[in-house]
Amino acid sequence: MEQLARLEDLPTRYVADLTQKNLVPLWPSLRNVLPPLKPIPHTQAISWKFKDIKPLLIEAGELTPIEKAERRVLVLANPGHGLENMRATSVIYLGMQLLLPKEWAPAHRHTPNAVRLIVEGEKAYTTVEGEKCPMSHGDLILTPSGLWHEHGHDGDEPVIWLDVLDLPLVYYMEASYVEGGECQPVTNTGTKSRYGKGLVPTQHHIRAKNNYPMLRYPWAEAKQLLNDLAEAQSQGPIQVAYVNPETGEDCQKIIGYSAVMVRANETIQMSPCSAAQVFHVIEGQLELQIGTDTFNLEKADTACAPCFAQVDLINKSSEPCFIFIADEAPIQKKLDLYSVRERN
Ligand code: GTQ
Repeated sequence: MEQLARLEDLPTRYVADLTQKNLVPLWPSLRNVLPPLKPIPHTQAISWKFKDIKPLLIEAGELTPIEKAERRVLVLANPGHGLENMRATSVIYLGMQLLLPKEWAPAHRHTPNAVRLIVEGEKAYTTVEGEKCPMSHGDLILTPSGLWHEHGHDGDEPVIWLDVLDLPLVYYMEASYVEGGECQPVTNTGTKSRYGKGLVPTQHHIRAKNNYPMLRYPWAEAKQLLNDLAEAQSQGPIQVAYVNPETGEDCQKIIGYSAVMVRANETIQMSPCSAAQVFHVIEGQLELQIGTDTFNLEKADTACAPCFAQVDLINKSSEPCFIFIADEAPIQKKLDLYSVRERN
């Protein structure tokens, strides 16, 4: 593609006149906003080690009481987007949240969608629209747009979880805001796995307000399914998507969630795709190759890959590795922006 004229090729007086009238010439920026063949991502391939995050998060627990933080979170920020913008990718926000025993993060609801993937600790819970969802390692809990949620902790060790939100996109759209509230009444407990057995309490069958029939996806069930699939199929990638059990669609509208099993001594070569991705190790050890970068990840470590990256998931250990993936595919598919390419 031909090189186009630069801003410096124009007379300074002319550029000043344009600026004064709030006008901008397109051609010096045309190749940046419409680069040939693939986007130029700000998202860098990077990783965050849990062993680096945890001591700083525990220290935050000493430095800032929960009442002064509301949500005690260290944000996993991608330097490619500028740390202050708090983005892992252009769509995905990641944070590690700490709740100490007896602490309580008050109810609120906001326009961005969130999920929690529990990293460490027992006996915390998130109450979503009156449904008390226990938090155990590897569980996925949805707090979709507009649903009230609060976090509490009945245990005696710190609990840490990974927050994934579509905040960067919703904020960019100038659609991000929160409503604060008080304690919500718990109306619905013991709903563990309402759909797992194909039976639902009738009072939940027709929901006037939301189409989020399942708010908690226990890790024990996801892991069991991955193991069952691996037993039935000795080769090829083993991946399960977190879906709305009533519609079979992605469980949230903007970000997609899935879990992958990488068998002992297996390499999974992923096809480059237009959606950026986040990887978080639930169990095991993973060598993650993103283009020419290699990241050695252990349990609770997190990484992200930009669009169209060539990604390899390599398990060199003798134990299976289980990974949680968040990606931008649902929103890109809705906007007809999603594509997958052959590997080089
Ligand atoms: O727990 O509700 O990481 O509102 C960022 C914003 C967590 C939460 C975050 C939030 C929350």
